[in-house]
Amino acid sequence: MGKSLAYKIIEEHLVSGTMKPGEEISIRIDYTLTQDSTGTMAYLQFEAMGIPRVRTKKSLAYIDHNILQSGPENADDHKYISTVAKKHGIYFSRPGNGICHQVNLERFGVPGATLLGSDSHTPTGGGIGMIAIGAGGLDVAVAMGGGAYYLSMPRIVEMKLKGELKLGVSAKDVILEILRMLSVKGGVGKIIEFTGEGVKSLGVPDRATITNMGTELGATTSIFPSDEITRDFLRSQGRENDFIPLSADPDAYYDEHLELDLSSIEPLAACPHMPDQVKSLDEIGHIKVDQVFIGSCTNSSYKDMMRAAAILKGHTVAEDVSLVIGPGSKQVLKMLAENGALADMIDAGARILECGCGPCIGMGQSPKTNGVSLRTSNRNFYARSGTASAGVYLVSPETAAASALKGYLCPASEVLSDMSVLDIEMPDIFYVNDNMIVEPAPEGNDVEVVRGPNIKEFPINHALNEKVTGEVLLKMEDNITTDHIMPSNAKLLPYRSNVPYLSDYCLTPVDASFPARAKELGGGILVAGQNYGQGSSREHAALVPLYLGIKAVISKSFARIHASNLINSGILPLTFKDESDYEKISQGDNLEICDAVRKVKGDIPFTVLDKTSGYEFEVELNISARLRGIILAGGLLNYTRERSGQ
Ligand code: MIC
Ligand code: SF4
Repeated sequence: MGKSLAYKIIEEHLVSGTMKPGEEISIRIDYTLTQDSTGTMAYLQFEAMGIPRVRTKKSLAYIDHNILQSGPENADDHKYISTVAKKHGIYFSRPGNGICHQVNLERFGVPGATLLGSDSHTPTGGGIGMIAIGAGGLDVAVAMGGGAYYLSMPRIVEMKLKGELKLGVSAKDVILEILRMLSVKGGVGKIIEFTGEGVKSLGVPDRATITNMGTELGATTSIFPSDEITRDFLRSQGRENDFIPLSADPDAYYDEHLELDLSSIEPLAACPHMPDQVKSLDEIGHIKVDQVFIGSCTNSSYKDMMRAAAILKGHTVAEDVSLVIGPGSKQVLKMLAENGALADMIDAGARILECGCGPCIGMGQSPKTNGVSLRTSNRNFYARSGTASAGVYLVSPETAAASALKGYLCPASEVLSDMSVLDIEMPDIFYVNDNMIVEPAPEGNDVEVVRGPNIKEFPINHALNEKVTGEVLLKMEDNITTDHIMPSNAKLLPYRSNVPYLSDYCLTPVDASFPARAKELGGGILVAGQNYGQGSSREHAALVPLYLGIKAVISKSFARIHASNLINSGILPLTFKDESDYEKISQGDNLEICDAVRKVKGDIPFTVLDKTSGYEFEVELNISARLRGIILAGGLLNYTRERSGQ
């Protein structure tokens, strides 16, 4: 039987392990990327590893998240990242150049290669046929040093696309439809591989919108073949030499098969506060809108912007709506400026933002109290916009632009008399000028790394104790996101290199008293439902709990990147063997794990005693022997040091 594309790329990069779903494998990483809000920590960790130059084909450091500079912290971090990059052989994308995933697709993505990024939306690269995976900063630091990336071999799922999208329906609606089918947990432990005739009707930026939001399914990554459309895209970027044709074998084996008819998809929206709360616009109705944001790494490509501009042209944004638009890259912005589309947007009343993440991560443009915000971004998690009472709906650029004009949620067909204006002709040649990419110094010895005063030490765990005890400081529901665990917004993102500062905000969207209680008791244990830690790759969601003394999290299940981050920090990620035991544990109970070392080694059953109720229950630690070693050592840095004899 033949092989899927994902299988072939992984096989070609395999360093260790057997490629059976669920088994631990490790793969060689060709490219890495970091962004600024996870990058400072990743580079501090890279420095701690003592490797002089990166050992990848190319590593890139982007500045795109922390570009709202309302104090010196962000600018200080930019300086740190630019100097550390120059010293260690990393290319530096200056602020203003654009969102990491958009720029990476345009300028650096290579079909068939592997990419590891310290951002959960790194799978955007799957739109150009890469195996692109999001990970915590420490894993990316190890990959920069030439180390393999370890993961559990995913199940490879075929998503066969047939038919073509109707005008007014776009890639965002496709991934929303898939989220409706599969939910935010539906992709866990899987790679979604797109095949079928329908693939041909989607351009590379459309494919990238879909793989970008594959992250919201919990998938390890998603991938499209590299075909003539990929070749055209690379040619238009002056990079045809990077093209190679890649696809699954005609008789490829897949662990699962799914099908989707593109022609059946209608305009959709994900309702507050989860990307899988998807309904058709008809079902939701004409709800009044206060704010519209068109941008983010999901929908800020040239085509997305041109479609929005085509709808806005000659009209005025509704009186009660604030429309903000953030083109994804300098390339996109310059092209819009030159062809007049930017003027159409400005004329309609749009507020133009610099190229970056912006409102997507609450960096400005928070909606009003109880406001309704339509966004083309990928996450509408509770409080992420910076306004906890606001309701964020995720929509396509077409729906966003049309609704901004009407003042209520509606599809493009309610505004346009001629839908063919959405049929955007793509330019043969895109504007290419990489002048905002700074090359590293040929030899870094003389480069001085500049550290701002906001860079504080990060916590490092100690080897696992024989006995692990602690109070259940918080008992949480299903689908707790990293935005709950370590909120990020304009006020907090500048402190990503200052864990003590962040600790006062840990888990506050769930319970404002948590940090004070954790500090008073010197730490404890967390209990949660399904899919704990979904969302971001931010390792701060593990480092800050570590700083607060959290020793273990017991949940019904974990999101992939967060589980790795917990292990890398030496925090036990335990799952209930019998989920009904979740009900038997109460917040405030005192838990005890005796003989922890033998339990982690797997020598004896992993039991936990609830000393308050006297109830004993079994948990599981479904991880490889290597990961058990990391927990025993008290995290990845200790483990690496132990093994290198430092
Ligand atoms: C996000 O979209 O949540 C972020 C901000 O890009 C994060 C990274 C971070 O927390 O810095 C992500 O997706 O990994
Ligand atoms: Fe930036 Fe938002 Fe994309 Fe995260 S999801 S990389 S914050 S644009």
